[in-house]
Amino acid sequence: MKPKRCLLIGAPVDSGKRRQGCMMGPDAYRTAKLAETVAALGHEVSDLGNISPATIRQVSNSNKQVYALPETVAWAEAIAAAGQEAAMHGFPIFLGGDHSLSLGSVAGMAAHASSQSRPLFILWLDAHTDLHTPLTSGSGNLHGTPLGYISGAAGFDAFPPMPKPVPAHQICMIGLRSVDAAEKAMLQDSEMTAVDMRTIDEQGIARPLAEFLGRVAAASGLLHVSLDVDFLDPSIAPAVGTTVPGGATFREAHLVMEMLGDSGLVSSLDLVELNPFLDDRGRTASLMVDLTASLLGRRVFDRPTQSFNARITG
Ligand code: NNH
Ligand code: MN
Ligand code: MN
Ligand code: MN
Repeated sequence: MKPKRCLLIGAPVDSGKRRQGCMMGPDAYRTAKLAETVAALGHEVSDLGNISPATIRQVSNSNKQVYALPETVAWAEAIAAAGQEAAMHGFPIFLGGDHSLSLGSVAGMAAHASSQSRPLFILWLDAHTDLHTPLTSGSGNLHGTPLGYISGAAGFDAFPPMPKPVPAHQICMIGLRSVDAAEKAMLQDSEMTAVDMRTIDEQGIARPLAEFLGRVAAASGLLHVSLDVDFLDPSIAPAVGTTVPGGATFREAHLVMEMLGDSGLVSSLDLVELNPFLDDRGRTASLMVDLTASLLGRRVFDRPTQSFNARITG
């Protein structure tokens, strides 16, 4: 793998849901030696430290159920700005923080992609679709809304307008097993690719991923990967507030990251929803670090990459 310049951006945003703890995420990744692990693979790594939210302002809020809207908007602004800047210089890795982080990271990557005249593709690795808006969310938790925002849904007036909403056919979700009724309705007539765990059981995880990667490659797209800890089965990744049984196995998760690495298409990464308060001697943090290593080139044996992906798509 060609050495990258990896830029670690700590974003301890914890306002996207009521249960606290994701604020400790960036330091858990540091403790689990993320920077050292990535550097040992031959990449250049700079830890940019933790960013702070922008100034918190009063914002319009039509749904009083929504939790911590002003704080989350302030985080999104700061994360988008830091991300767009970092993308000019290297490969941003956002250390969350809960998944409301992506309201900022993806906005930043969208602005970057548009400055490069490249289409932005999104791979969402999650048990959930995160397609809500502040108007549809039943929980009021904004960590359940980033894909709504990214895809240009209405109801995000409090947030900076998405520079360019990501077209539905450029979005792929893998690992789904908890989808709310309003989200199912939104998916109904949508061109988003939504891969649930049953599809993975029946077809394997490589096939739908290779199909999506083929489309990213054909469009010369940039690819932002958003990895929610709850994509993983709770038996291997307990440190998340919203565990859902039946998630990706250890090998399914590593295979996804290995294929992503081999594809050479990934341009930015979110590591989100880690709640170190719920971890078991750091094993979830360490697994997330190892998955990042697989994405960045750690292999048992090297393979001719083209033939590997081609064999899957057949
Ligand atoms: N869909 C639910 C909600 O809006 C759960 C979202 N929780 C997540 N998403 N962890 O990844 O509250
Ligand atoms: Mn600069
Ligand atoms: Mn999520
Ligand atoms: Mn989730």
